[in-house]
Amino acid sequence: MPKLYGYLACPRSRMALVAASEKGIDCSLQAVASWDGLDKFPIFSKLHPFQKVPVLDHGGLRITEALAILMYIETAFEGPPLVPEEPLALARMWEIISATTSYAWSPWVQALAINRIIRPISGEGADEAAIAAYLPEMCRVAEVIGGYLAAREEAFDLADIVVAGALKYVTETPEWEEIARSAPVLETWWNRTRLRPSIAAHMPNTDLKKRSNEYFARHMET
Ligand SMILES: N[C@@H](CCC(=O)N[C@@H](CS)C(=O)NCC(=O)O)C(=O)O
Repeated sequence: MPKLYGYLACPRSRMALVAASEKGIDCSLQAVASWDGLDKFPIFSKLHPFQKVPVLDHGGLRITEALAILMYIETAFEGPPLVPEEPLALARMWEIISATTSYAWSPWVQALAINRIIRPISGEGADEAAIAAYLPEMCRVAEVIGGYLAAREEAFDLADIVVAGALKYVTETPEWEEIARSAPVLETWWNRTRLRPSIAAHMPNTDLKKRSNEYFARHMET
C-alpha cells in the first residue's frame, strides 16, 4: 500500500489522502514535519529535489508533485473514478484545477490561510495589510470558481478535491463570511462537499489541534 510523505496542515498532502480515501486505498501519512509544517524533520530535505511535499511512495517508487500524485492514485488503483471520461467534463475538471492552482493559491492560501492560521500558530501576527489588499481578489476568485463548480451540477472528481484543499482554511477564517457572501454558489458547494466522508476525515479543522493529534494517532504510520 502507498505511503504519503507530508504533513497534516499541507493542503496538497490532504488532497492526496482524500483521493486515496475515495479510491478505498489505505494510504498512511508519514509526517516529515510537525503537524503545521513549521518544524521540518531531517528527512524532509531528502525527498524532493525542491524540498517540498507531498511525496508518494508506492513500493519504493516515489512520485512528487501533488497533481501527478492525484493522477497516479486515480490510474494505478481500482475504485470509483475521480476523473471523468467525457471530453467536456474532463476539460472542465482541468479548467477548475488549473484556475485554482493558478489564481486561488496566492489569495486564499498564501495571503489568507498562512496569515490567519499558520503564522499565529508560531506566535507571529497576521499581516493584516496583505489580507486587506487581497480580500477583493479572494472574493473574485471564489465567485469564478464557484461558478465553474456549480456548472457541473453534483459531480465529484479531482477538481472538487483540489478546490476543497485550497478552500478549507479559508472557511476557517473570519473573512469567509464576506467571501461566501460574494460567492454563495461556492458556499453551497462547500457545505455539501465538506460532509463527504473523505473530506471530513482528512481535512480536519486546523484550530482543533487536539483533533489533529487524534487524526495522527489514527492514520499515521508508527
Ligand atoms: N508544486 C508542488 C508544490 C509543493 C509545496 O509547495 N508544498 C508545500 C506544502 S503544501 C511545502 O512543501 N512547503 C514547505 C516549504 O515550502 O518549505 C506540488 O504541487 O506538489
